[in-house]
Amino acid sequence: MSVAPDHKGAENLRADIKSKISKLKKELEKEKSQKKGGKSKFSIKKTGDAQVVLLGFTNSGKSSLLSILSNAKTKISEWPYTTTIPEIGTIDIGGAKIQIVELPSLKEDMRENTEILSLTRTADLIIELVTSNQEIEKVNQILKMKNITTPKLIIGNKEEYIVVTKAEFMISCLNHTNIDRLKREMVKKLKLIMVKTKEPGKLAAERPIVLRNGARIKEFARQIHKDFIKKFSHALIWGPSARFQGQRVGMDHTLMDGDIIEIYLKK
Ligand SMILES: Nc1nc2c(ncn2[C@@H]2O[C@H](COP(=O)(O)OP(=O)(O)OP(=O)(O)O)[C@@H](O)[C@H]2O)c(=O)[nH]1
Ligand SMILES: [Mg+2]
Repeated sequence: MSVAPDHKGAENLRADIKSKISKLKKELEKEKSQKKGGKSKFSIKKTGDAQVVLLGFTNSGKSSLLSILSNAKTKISEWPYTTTIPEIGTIDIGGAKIQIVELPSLKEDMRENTEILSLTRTADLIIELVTSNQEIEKVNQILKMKNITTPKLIIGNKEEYIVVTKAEFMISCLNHTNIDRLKREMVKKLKLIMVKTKEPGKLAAERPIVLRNGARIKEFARQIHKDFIKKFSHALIWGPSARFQGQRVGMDHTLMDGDIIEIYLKK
């Protein structure tokens, strides 16, 4: 709604969006009011722009990382296998809403790992949180054995006293070292780009629209509303993808992170 044009010609579009919002709100309330039972605690519905899972062996610091990154209140303890069901948090990185799921720690007995690993197939990114090279080897072996090819980031934790040479980089949940770097790497690995819309003569909208690398105006328009594609006339672009500021472009123009877009609809 925040990006729909507010001139007379777009009245139907706005009414349509309004009724959709109210329908979605009702569905959300219904979902909330329904008792959870029945469904496995290991099947978690994706929300937001991307889903990231934290995977590793016990005590690598997954709950600690989840609590630093998100609003989730999880139990952190030196005792092994504290987390027994997936714990969910959400984080906003530069306007992208990312769902983070801590999976219960991997077990030595492979039979116990099937349920733990189920989300790793459909997630957009796996963060392997480890405290040794040996753990990296073991996790990778397990993922290979299960044919799981989801993109991953291999991160070493407890930087203040451990060095994991084969990790991409080290963090510390104790000292909060490299947490911002981790957030940046997540966005990069997830291939997310953030663009903003504006109306003629106004400043760009506060909230960005989140897209994947390589997205064109077409995908952008589709994300906002199906009518945008049907009624699309042209767009003006400011930012990294514009050859010059305010360039006039069509549906197939490829967008880049940081672009600002003004959409014009057919009369
Ligand atoms: N020194 C140090 N300790 C840490 C760090 N991160 C976590 N810990 C500690 O490591 C222990 C395990 O942390 P958790 O976050 O519970 O680990 P987990 O991976 O969730 O483990 P389980 O869910 O129990 O399998 C706790 O005592 C934490 O306080 C860190 O960066 N440095
Ligand atoms: Mg835990």
